[in-house]
Amino acid sequence: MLIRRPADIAPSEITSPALYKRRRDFLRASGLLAIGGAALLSEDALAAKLAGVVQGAPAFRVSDTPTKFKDITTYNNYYEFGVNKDEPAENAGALKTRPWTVTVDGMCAKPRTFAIEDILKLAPIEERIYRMRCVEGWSMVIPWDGFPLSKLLAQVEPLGSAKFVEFTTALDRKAMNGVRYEILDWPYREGLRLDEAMHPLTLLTVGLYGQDLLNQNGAPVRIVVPWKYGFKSAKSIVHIRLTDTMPSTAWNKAAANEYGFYSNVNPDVDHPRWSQATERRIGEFAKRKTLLFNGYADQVGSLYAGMDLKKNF
Ligand SMILES: Nc1nc2c(c(=O)[nH]1)N[C@H]1C(S)=C(S)[C@@H](COP(=O)(O)O)O[C@H]1N2
Ligand SMILES: [Mo]
Repeated sequence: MLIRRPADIAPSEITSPALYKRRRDFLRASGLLAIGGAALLSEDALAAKLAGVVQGAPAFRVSDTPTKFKDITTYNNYYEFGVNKDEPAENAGALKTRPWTVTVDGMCAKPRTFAIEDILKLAPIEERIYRMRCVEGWSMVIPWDGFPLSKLLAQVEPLGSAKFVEFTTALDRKAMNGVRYEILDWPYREGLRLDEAMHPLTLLTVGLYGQDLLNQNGAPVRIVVPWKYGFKSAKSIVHIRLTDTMPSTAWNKAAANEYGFYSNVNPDVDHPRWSQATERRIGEFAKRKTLLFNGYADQVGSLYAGMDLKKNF
């Protein structure tokens, strides 16, 4: 199999200002740009609009039919707002997402606190379709709006000694009705190895279906790591820290034998309580075979060359 290394992906494939401009023009013309009201459009209207939206880098596209907007925004995991899939859509509206800042610090030359407005200005938002899967054995195809997290990290100039990135997400005890229960060690934390975080597939994500993220999907800014199980993709991020030590993560603390640091999608590595060989795509009935690295093996396989993926699950 041809392993496509990050270095082989031309920068022009990652961010094309022309594509960006066309897409923004399209969105503006269709009245889709950053208006919450678009959530009220019918699925058909959303699909029609999406069909006209320029998609991003060919290397990252999947041709699969996107999951319905309604499913993406009502079938969620966001435990701060309840443990049931329908609770985040009901409860997450209580979180105020403006003003919002993200502090990026730790082992870097230029630590800085970014206002969300400055993050939005950092890079053109591209339209790409990613598959996103969750450890529960289900998956969705989500047209995320995002750009490589590496663009934000480059701003703070990581030191050569930095090896990992830790993400800490919002903890608002008033707005988040779920944090009364110590199900997880709040605030929710996640982590990536620095090379994973710098990979162009790791997206800082601000929207989906051509509009701003709804709170249940992690507004105003979350990451998307499409080759890993869903819980690695931390929502509503407030702090990103560069470190030389593997960060401890909320799910790993809760059950270390079930949720490893890597959590790469891998049909050959079972969760201790269930097989991970198949998944049900939301909106479909028959199960699908789960693909190694969620189908992105050509792009990310080289990150794990020589590693025992059964040990490093
Ligand atoms: N802060 C926070 N981020 C989180 C979670 C959470 O409970 N809290 N759940 C994770 C899990 S388990 C999944 S499957 C994905 C779900 O993202 P989605 O609802 O946008 O599909 O978010 C991840 N990010
Ligand atoms: Mo998940």
